Amino acid sequence: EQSIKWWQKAVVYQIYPRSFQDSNNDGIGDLKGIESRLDYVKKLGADVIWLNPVYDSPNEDNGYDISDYEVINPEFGSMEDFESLLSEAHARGIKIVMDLVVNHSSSKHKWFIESKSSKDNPKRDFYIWRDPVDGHEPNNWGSFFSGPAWKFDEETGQYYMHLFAEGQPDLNWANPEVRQTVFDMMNRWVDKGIDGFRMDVISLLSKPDGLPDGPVPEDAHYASSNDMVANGPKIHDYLQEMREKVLNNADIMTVGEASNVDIKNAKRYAAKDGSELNMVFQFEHMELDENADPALGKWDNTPLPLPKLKENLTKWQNELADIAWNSLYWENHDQPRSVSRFGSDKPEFHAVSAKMLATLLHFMQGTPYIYQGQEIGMTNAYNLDWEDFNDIEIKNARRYLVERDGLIDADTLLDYVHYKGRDNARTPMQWTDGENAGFTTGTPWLKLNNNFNKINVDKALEDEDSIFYHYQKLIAFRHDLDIVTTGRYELLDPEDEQVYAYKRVGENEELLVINSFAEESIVREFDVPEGAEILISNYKDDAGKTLRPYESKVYRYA
Ligand code: TEU
Ligand code: CA
Repeated sequence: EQSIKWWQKAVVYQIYPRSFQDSNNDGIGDLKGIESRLDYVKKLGADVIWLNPVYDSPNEDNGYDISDYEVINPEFGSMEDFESLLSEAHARGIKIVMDLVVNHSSSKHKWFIESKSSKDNPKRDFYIWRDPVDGHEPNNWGSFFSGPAWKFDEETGQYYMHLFAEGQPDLNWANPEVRQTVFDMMNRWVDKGIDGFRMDVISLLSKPDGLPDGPVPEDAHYASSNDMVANGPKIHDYLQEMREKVLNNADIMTVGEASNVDIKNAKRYAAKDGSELNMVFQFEHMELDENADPALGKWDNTPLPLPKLKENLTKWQNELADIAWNSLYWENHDQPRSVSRFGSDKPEFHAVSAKMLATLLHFMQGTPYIYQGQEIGMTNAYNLDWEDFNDIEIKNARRYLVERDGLIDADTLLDYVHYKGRDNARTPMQWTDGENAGFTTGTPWLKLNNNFNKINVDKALEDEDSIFYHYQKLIAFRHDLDIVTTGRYELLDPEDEQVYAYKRVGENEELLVINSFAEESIVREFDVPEGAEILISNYKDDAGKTLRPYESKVYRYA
């Protein structure tokens, strides 16, 4: 008998504080707002809340540019508000996992202000400074947000590295003082009683020796810093050191956001022996609908090829089984809405396809993450236009790919943004069909999706067939049925272009999980033993071999 860890049975609910609930009507979601909605999260049944960054920040990248790791952003409230939220969550049996953003800080952090002040400042080596090479950047790496990964500082005559925005200088993890300073800060949060860390771009901490140039794709200006940096030479040493100095101090949960992680490295990051982290977010299934044109990166609207999705998720299921642990997600604050991307947001298919995606994910092996609003089927925000966007990734794409490089025109990019842009996920939570969907009575910081009169929490809670209650059931199954945690995963019919079916095989029973991605009825034959019960479905009855549009059903049998 393998022993099951609490975070293996847990379901995580991700909250993007800026967009969840505003309590003082300044248009910005806040901690008091989250506290007022804890009973909602409890009702859903989630065990853990992952909070996107709530620390002090100039918000160049919405809190992922931290100017003080131990102060709450005043827009969100105070440290007292945080402590109150934590204890109210704990009183309900809900844990709180904090975002840890330590690949970079904000350029407004006092460490960087000191570092930048002169070449011999004791904090100079906290960041990555290099001399110009032939009057240019030290190497040819590009930023994740378009443009170069280096910014020149006139006063000291050197460049600093920023893999993300200019306001997000990379910390120098090769410096042991940086590591110790970060570990001390983490320990103070652990002492406060938080329940874990979601570690931002953790796979990027260790930069390759000599920071060499990389290959530049045709038509592009820069090499992919993701390819050059991810899973660097010292990354496992750093994480093992973090394990010893911080993570072993409490029973906390850790998930590394691991951009560009491959199976080989994931097996180490998320190894069962607990030497590094509990699990990682891998990105491969988020990149299957990506452009063939590397110069455009993620910007595209190619539909998802289902057999590729199956192949990919199956690889992660099977290769990590017994060795490491998966996290399972369709959405987060960096991704568009899954019902729009992988299902259908047409009114006739909206609810069935959202439920199908939910079932498909929740019966796999791993820890599921639900992003706020996913549980009511919030969709992409087609009503946002250029003047409405806030996201630096979207704005920089226009600045560089359209305006500077002329690689595409603005209208085409807008189509891609409506399909893939991060602001699709960041529009305010839709609670009611009233003013600003019940998010605020002030002016919301980001425009609402204009479908909140149809898609909102009030409506979901009134309808016993809603997507919300479907998620509630799925979460309960994860708590009640060990086979969902421990059963062996087995893919069926890998080549089927319309159906994603798999089994979970336990010692005494099996689950057969059938999910149709077709918008019409299709016929498929499965080997369903006599006496099998239907555990959950998104239709009221069982039509046997006929699978209706986006039908999803789970059989359980001995
Ligand atoms: O995201 C890292 C990351 O890989 C993203 O930049 C991703 O490539 C992009 O969002 C896909 O559109 C993390 C955070 O989740 C993100 O919000 C931050 O902007 C980023 O790190 C920098 O901290
Ligand atoms: Ca507020």
